[in-house]
This record gives sequence, structure tokens and C-alpha cells, in this order.
Amino acid sequence: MTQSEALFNEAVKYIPGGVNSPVRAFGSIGSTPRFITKADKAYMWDEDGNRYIDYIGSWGPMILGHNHPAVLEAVLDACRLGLSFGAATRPEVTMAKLICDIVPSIDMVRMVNSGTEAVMSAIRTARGYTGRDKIVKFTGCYHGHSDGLLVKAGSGVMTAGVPDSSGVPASVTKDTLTAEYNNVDSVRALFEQCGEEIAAIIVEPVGANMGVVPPKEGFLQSLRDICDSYGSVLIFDEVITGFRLSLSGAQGYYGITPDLTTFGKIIGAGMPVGAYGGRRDIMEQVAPVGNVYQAGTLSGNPVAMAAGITQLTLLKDHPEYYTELNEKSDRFFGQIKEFLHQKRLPWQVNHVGSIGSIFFTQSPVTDYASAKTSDVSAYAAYCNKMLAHGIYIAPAQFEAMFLSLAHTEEDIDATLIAMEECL
Ligand code: HOZ
Repeated sequence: MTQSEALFNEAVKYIPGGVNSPVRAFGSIGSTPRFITKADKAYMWDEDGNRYIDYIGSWGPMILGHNHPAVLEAVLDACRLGLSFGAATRPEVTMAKLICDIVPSIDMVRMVNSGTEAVMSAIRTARGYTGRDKIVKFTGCYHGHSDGLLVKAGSGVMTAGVPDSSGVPASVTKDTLTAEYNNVDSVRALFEQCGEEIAAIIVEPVGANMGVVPPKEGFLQSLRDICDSYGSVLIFDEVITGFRLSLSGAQGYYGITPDLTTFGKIIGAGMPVGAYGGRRDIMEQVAPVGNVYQAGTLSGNPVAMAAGITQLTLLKDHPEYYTELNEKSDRFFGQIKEFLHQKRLPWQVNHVGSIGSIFFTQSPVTDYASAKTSDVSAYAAYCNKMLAHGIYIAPAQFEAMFLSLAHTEEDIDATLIAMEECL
């Protein structure tokens, strides 16, 4: 028995399913979690001393790679000054100004502790601003685990095949309407029915929790137009795409301006952080200026701010990082496509910049229904083989693969060789 297996046997006695987040359980690939001891650059090591090239990067935030020396130093310096004050600090102002400078759609921003919290708060703000209750989300998009958004959600709930969680009162989700990703008509139909009651549309500008599903040409612009016509708030959930697809996220990449944006762990270089921000007139609804209440002792935590300021400043000061990351990713995903083509394997590769997915299906994947056609048992077999080759990819079909600046050309080549064998 491996050290990871022994730890998992112990973990299940004390933690539900042995893990603190369901996707980590490896259940959908018929395996058990690798317990990780440390990470550096593009690598992680498990309890048994196995080294993996890591394509999760803590689900996105490790855009610079693990353990970046400048981030590490900033965190250690901040720790020496105190771990938490529950009071206003200079780094919070620096961080807020940095985000407002970098992302043109954001005039004001509020720090929270996770993407889930950011989304929950952004929705409340949109409702407070519009005085309306209904929201529109897309089937297969995942916006964290708050009650009102666990409706036809992606990520772990999609993997488990139960996209509506039990324990969520029907009264809480009655105002959550769902449309189909990449299907503007399904959005229009909802607005034609009750557009004057819809506070907001929330969307992952690139679907990344049903595997990676890029927006079709014109889809995001149509959402912008519909929101403008009905006075609804357009919320981009950039927990995965923010500061990754471009310095100003998916909104910069596609040139669409949302009213509100939510961010997650990338704001803190992997520390537990989130943020929501946007138009001044909307954000001024938030307490203590306005009547939309939202609060948190740990919000703007100084250690998390130190990590995040360092990462975002590095990204801002080095526009060439994005060219490098996107070129590397184009080569990587391009070569996978080429290999599948040569071998006449009819599977799909979707990618936008440095996030991507392989789907084991013959049909193009453009939404939840087509993502669901992927043969998850084929993914499970592939994933287990990749792990055995020292490549750590998401232990579930409906998640993304993340590349970082720390992945070297040698890492990419080694991964491609492993993939060719495993595919
Ligand atoms: N799809 C999730 C991140 N957006 C996976 C991580 C988790 O739920 O723990």
C-alpha cells in the first residue's frame, strides 16, 4: 500500500470522503487521491516521493508556477508583521488600486475570501442595484457552492451527475433561471418571458467547469446587448480566466465589458482570496456606502494581499509573459490535436490560451449537453495512465488543464510524449 493510500484510509474516518473538496477524491477515475507534500515551479511531489508535472496549478492561480521566489518572500515578510488584524491596511488599498488600474471595467472592488463568496456577493449587489430578484446562469457553468447557484452546475456536481445539490431549499433557487451556454436564443426566451424581473446574467466567459468550452463568436456580445436592453447587470465570473487569458482576463481577451466581475484565488497567488468589483454606481450599493450588506473578518487579509500584489504586479510589468504563455499553450494543444488527427482518433481538444480540455467524444463540445457525450470511462483510464507517467491532470473529465509560465519546453515535450502513449 502506498503512503497516499494509507493516508486516504485514515482520512475517510475523519473527513467526509477523505477530502476537503469533492473533485480531489479521484472517485470519478476509480482511484484514490495522491497526497501532496510540496510543490515547486511546475512540479508537485506526493507522500510516496513521486514527482508530477502539474497541470492543475491549484485550479488556476499558479500562473507564475509554484513557489515563485518574489511571492514567497512577500508572504514571509507579511507574516512577520502579523497574520490578521481585522482592520484596514495599506496593502488593501494597493491591491484595490492595482486591480482598478489593470481591469478597465472595474472602478471599485471589494475583497472577500473565495470565488464562492465573490459570486454570492456580486449577485446580492446586482439584486440590490436593480431591485429585482431573478438571475440567469448557464447549465454547466459553476460559480461556487452558494445555495442559489447550485443549479445545473458544472465541476464536481456535473462529475457526480447530480447538478442540483440536496440541502438547497427550492425557495432559494426559484429565482435562478438557466439558459444553455452558447445559445443566445435560450437567453432571449427567458428575457422575453420576464426580462423586467431579471437582475443579472452571470456567465463564465470561457466555460471551464464542464471541461473547457469557449464562447462562440458573438455570444458574449449578445449577453451584453440583452443586459443593456433590459437594464440587467452582466456579471463575468473570471475566477478561472481573470489575469490568465490576458492581463485583463477574458473581458480583455474578447473585448467585452461586463458591469461586475468576480475573481478568486488568482488574486492571492493561491492564498484563499476572492474579489468582486465593477461599475462605481453598482459597487456603491455595497455597505457601508449602500444597503447591500457584505462583510468578513479575513477579507483583505495582509498575507494574502502581499502574495496577490506581488503576482499581479509581476504580470502587469511583464506583458511578454502572456505572449510566452499563450504561444506555449498554442503549441501544446496544437500538437495534441495534430497527434489525434494523425492517429485518426476522433476526440475533441478545446482550448483558449493556457486552459484546455480533451473530450473523448466525436462531436464538437460547445455546451453542457455536448460535454456530457464524452466517454468518462475513457477519460478515467487516460488520467490514471498519465498519473503513472508522472503527469498530474484533473482527476475528472469536467475540469480544465492549466499551463503556467513555469512549464519548460522540456516539461511540455515530456508531457506530449506521455500523452501520446496514454491516449
Ligand atoms: N472546478 C473547481 C475549480 N473551479 C475545482 C476545484 C474544487 O472544487 O475543489
